[in-house]
Amino acid sequence: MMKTERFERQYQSFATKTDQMLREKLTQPKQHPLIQEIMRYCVFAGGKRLRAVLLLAANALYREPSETAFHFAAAIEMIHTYSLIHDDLPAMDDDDLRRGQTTAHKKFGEANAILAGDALLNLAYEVMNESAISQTEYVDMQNTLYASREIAVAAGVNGMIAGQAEDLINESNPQNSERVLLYIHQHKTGALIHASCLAGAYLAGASSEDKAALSKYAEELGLAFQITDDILDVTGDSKEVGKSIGKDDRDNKLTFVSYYGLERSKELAKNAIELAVQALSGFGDAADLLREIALSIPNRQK
Ligand code: GRG
Repeated sequence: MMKTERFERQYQSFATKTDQMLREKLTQPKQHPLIQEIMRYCVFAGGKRLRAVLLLAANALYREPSETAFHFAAAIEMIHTYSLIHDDLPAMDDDDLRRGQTTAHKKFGEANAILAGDALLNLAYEVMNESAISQTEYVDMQNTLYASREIAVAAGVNGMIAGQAEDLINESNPQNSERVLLYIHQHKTGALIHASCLAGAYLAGASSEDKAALSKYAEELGLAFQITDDILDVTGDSKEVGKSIGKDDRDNKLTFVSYYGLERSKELAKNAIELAVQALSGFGDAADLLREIALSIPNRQK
């Protein structure tokens, strides 16, 4: 089998299994029917499941991903989807289109969209805690808690929320600098991508050395991913990308493209991908999926 074919199969298999777990967690009969409908509407709208697959691929460096890893994969996608619902609100990025469909607040009203986002965030921690409780070995429970803490920090006031706040503060600010650009990216997008890889490693009981290598991989991957996202906002097709295009420019957003221009941004993304791949050199063939994920980033269409 060709390497790319094997990669696509493996990626798809992890994404499908994550979807199965998400379906199970989002069909609980006691959940409020309207909020459940909105959560399902947003979660099953066709996301790439990148964060889930990264978590599972990092976990798979050591073993077949465990049931706990699939719980965590579903949880991280819930947190990611919550962040998109809230990001699209009128008070934040004010968007009508997400994952190729009408945004939650446009379809269900603002208050319900906020509640569905809050519900997804809380459900994520419920799912992670449940899987920690079900561990029989003390060391596994401890690793599960480390993994969940990693995600909490990345999603919280030191991570994604800090990035989002800084992004909003610096909108239309002519004094923008490279330092601000990197801060926003590393917190808003980078932190959760980083936590996905680290949580997968924690769940497998990875060594500090391995975690440091994965941390470097995730930083460079997150950077390449964000630069490509900014490029797609200029060169992408709205139908394919599934969200509004050209919005960063209209909103005077500080992006890699607005700061460095298109060509330099492409070079920076390429460089980050090389560094991400280099960071995996100690893992051998086991890291093929992580490697191929990095290499596939410039081909992203959505
Ligand atoms: C509201 C606390 C809070 C945070 C929002 C993630 C975020 C912070 C805002 C989204 C804005 C944005 C478009 C960031 C660029 C990178 C990014 C996160 C893109 C969306 O992720 P994908 O491409 O989406 O992985 P899918 O739909 O495939 O899951």
